[in-house]
Amino acid sequence: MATLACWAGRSPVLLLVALAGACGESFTTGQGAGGTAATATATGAAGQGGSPGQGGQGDGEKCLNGQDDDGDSLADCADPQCATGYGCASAAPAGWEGLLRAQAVAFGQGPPLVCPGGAPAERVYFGAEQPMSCAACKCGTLQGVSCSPPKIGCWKGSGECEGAAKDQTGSFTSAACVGFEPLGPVSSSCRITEAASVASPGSCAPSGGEPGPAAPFSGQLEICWSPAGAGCPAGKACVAAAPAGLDALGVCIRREGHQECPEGWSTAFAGFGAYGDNRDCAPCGCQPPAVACQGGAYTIYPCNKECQEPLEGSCAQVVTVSGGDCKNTSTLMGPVPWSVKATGPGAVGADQPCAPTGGQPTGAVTHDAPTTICCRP
Ligand SMILES: [Ca+2]
Ligand SMILES: [Ca+2]
Repeated sequence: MATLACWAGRSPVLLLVALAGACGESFTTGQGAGGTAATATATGAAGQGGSPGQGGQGDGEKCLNGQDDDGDSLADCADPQCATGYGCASAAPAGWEGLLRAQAVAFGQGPPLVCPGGAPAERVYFGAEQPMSCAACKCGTLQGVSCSPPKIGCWKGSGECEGAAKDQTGSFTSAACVGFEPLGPVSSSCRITEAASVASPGSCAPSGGEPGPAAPFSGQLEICWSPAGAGCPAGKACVAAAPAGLDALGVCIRREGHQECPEGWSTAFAGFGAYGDNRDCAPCGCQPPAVACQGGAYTIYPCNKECQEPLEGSCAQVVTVSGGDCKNTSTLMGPVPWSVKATGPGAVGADQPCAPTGGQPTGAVTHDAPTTICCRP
């Protein structure tokens, strides 16, 4: 029958629990006793409005209380005293709550509407969610790459790197230049025993990944209760004229769940009284590039402890130990003081960028308290 002209989107910050009984007050200015607002329920269903005993014209007929108040046998809308400001509208069909006045606005628009009588309007959310977007993840420059030096072993008693070596890596790298006393009349040799390695692959500072605006619904209804009186033809109810802002949708009815609207109630909203929205963006990260450490050497200076090129003609040549070759150091280390300077390995690939990770949309909108609102002119 009636079509669902407005259809809600799919399914946790619970933003709204319906303001039960919010609209239980009369629109009009009569002197009748106020209705009692219902208590909010856990599901957020709206409370029934107050008994429609209000509305009236001075001390005579009260126009929404369902009875003749002034003894002229004319109740509510049938009484000429109610000719202004009241009218007959389609009554709520069986099984439906009403009547209601409602205003449809874009989601998140403004504070809750205040119903006539001063209570805040109930909200029902409808329409599809806006897709979540995340700002692109970016990475800063690579920082903190470091290499461990190649390991060097030296042999005392062998000029050909035979036998058991002593690892000198720590000793030789303990300062920019390390000086030593002569070993004496003994053969010696040194060789790189293990290539340089990556001590730290470095890291890049990530940025980005901020979530963009993404409304969980396209629209929301602001709903006020409208008491219904008597004095109208069958199927009709006496209601106060719609207040400003609540007149566009005519009169409305409501039912829990998503239902087909009764015939004639052709403006349909399949909405929700409450929802949760835990959508977010996955945190950004940075995958550092593949870095390799290459090279690294130890230069041995004879005749001084200061890593100086020897001046005396009797001194041996400086020897650089790198790669895997065994270097005989007998004439450098044996007869004279000597010194060692370590040259660090180089990091290859450290000029490459980090690869950003993350930034994907996560989470979902969840929907609670499904409610159908149907309106007609
Ligand atoms: Ca009355
Ligand atoms: Ca009357």
